[in-house]
Amino acid sequence: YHHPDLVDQDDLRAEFALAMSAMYKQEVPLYGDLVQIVREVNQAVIEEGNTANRAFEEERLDLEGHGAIRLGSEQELRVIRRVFALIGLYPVGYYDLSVADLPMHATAFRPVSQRALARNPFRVFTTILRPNLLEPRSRELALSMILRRKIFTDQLLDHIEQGEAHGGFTRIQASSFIHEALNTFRWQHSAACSFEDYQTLKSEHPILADISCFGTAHINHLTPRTLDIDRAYTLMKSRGLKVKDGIEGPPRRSVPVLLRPTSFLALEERTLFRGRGGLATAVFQGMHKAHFGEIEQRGAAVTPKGRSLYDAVLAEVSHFDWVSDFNARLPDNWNDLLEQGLVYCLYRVQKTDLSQGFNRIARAEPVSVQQLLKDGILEAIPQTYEDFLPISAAGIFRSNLSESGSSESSHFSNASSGTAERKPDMEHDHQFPKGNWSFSDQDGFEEALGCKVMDPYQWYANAQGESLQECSRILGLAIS
Ligand code: OOG
Ligand code: NI
Repeated sequence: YHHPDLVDQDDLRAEFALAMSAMYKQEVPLYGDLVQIVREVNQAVIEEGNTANRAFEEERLDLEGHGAIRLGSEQELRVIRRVFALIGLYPVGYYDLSVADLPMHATAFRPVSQRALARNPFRVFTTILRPNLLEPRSRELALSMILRRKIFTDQLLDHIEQGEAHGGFTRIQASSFIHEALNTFRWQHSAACSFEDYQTLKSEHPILADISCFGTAHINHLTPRTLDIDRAYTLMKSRGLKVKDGIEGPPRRSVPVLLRPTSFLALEERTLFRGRGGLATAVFQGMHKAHFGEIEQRGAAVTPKGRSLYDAVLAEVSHFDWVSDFNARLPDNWNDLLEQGLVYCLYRVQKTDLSQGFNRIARAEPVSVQQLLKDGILEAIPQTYEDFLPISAAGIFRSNLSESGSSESSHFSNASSGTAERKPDMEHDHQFPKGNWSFSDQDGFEEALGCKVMDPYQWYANAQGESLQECSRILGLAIS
């Protein structure tokens, strides 16, 4: 139930996502081309009826997407959490990116009810800097810039208070809220610091400069969802987009699992810098890579058992053939995946006529899920993976780095070879000069956020359990 004068939260999120997309198309015209490519591919896949390789929810496809932002401080993260809560996005999962030498950790703000996901699945991968992983010199410089900036307008802060107090927005407030919120994610063509300071931070890590040197938390990519990423990737290349080297995540399979993203590389953008000492008058023109374009293909959510198989293959990938080894360990058909408890599903009642398979007297006794599936009374539909992968995220991060573009030219001459056989690339060009550097700090992240993040496994398991309860209710049957 919501107040009749207030805009429905799912509608508000849909409106927000559309407004963000329109803004991003203006900022990055190539993103418009990307959306077009994905639309063409999806259309073709649907027309060809290639169901084996197809995602499960056709109806939400055009709305699909995620964005990503990078924040500097706890204060920023806490306000962002409140902004996102107003459009029905809540923190799910913890991602330690230090495993890939990035001084950051993250969560995904996303819808958490089946209904909300079906209405509009837009989500935002949100990273925050971990200053304690930085060199003292650049840490001080980065923090001095981050702590004095204001990425939220006063009007937005007012809207947040109002929205929280009234449990939502009226029509007029909603438009104004979205407008003000977009200012936080907008790209500003001028940096909030001198070119020297920018260079200092960039020399520790380009991502550090991207996070610290600007007055907004600019959205760095918006990602449409494709039904066939290999095809979309090939089309990106043939249309001349400078793509990243390969597709992240698991290899191509007949039944996709988890998440497979790829991207076109960040563009050099003219950026104004202040004079030495931050003087706004003395302006210097330089270049910065702020935006790139990602696409993703989503498959089924795997259980911890399925995930540990995935992680094990990732860890051993240098000794094995990526595709065949992966698909040998993680069966490439739904039945085996479901039977072996490797993916999460939702149960649906397929027919309510219980006369077949067992008789009415038996209905007093609990019936097993397996029996009901066998009798065709229930069906199990794999759950879509709604989250992210840390190693893939790290690979996507590198779309912002100039050096990651160095190998893409070979793909132009080799477009048909497919991309799935590459191993995940853990090497990159910006090593932090730390010894025992990488560690996960979920407690620290949650303290900064001001609340716990939801456990994704728990979330999928709950959804599966709830769907079974619903079936039990519809059938008037105890299910064991
Ligand atoms: C976030 C990269 C993570 C994904 O799709 O894995 C991400 C970033 O570059 O800020 O969006
Ligand atoms: Ni992304």
